[in-house]
Amino acid sequence: MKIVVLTGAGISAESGVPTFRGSDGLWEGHRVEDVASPEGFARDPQLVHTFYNGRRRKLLEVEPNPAHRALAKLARVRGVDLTLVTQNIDDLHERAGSEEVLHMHGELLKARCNECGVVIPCREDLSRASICPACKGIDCMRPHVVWFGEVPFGLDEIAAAISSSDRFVAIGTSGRVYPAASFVSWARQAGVSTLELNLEESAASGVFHESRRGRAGEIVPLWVEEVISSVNQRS
Ligand code: BV8
Repeated sequence: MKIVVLTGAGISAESGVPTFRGSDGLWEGHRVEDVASPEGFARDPQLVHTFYNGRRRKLLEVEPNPAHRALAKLARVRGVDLTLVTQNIDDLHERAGSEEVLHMHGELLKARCNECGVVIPCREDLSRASICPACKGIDCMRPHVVWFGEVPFGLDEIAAAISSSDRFVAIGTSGRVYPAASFVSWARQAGVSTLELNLEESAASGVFHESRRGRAGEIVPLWVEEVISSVNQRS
């Protein structure tokens, strides 16, 4: 059974990682365009570095939750071919044991040089004083994340995986950011069955064949056990 799973901030919420859209639409007190766009970075690079440095430090203090662990278990089930795509820039899927994670919006624990393009691991604060270890450039390092207006990673691979899958499942995403929010439509056009697991109704709930409500830490393990039972019955 080929399954494509797309996760969003909601799967990491119970780990203590804040989601993006609180009621005020601000992102930890900042306007999205000021901290998650190339224009915002050009305008005030230190504000953006401070924003990501704070999220990076917080990430190093939290742990994966049962939802991350359930998806890692699912990938190891005989008869299941899982493609795990995440909008999240945290490493909680990896720390839960997922080996192949497609970070379509990049990774908080990586940095990229604007001069030479090198991508390096990054667990420390970045600033304008950061020096590129490859080209020795200064004031050229940025978080290796996809900002608004930038092209997400892996879109061709994601489209191919969805069109050849049996199931598309979205977990913990509000369905408000594109092109990720279009994936369910791509799946439906390809005749793929679609399921949403989310705490509340999302902007895309109406597009899914089935939509279940609940906290990811509870409903994702239950769904994974369902898949395991159905795969075992077939074998
Ligand atoms: C692009 C990385 C061109 C950085 C992120 C007008 C109309 C339509 C589209 C656009 C438009 N104007 C501009 C656009 C395009 C734009 C866009 O979609 N804008 C939106 C705001 C309208 N998109 C882009 O710019 C993208 N690039 O389009 O390039 C292109 C494209 C293709 C081909 C060629 C060219 C780039 C977007 C990427 C931006 N970077 N993140 C960082 O993280 O700092 S976006 C970021 O926000 C996330 O990655 C994620 O994608 C998004 C947040 O969404 P969610 O993950 O869903 O989180 P959210 O908080 O919203 O929702 C959480 C959900 O979980 C909720 O539903 C909640 O109920 C649920 N939940 C909460 N707790 C739990 C739970 N569920 C279960 N259990 C719980 N415990």
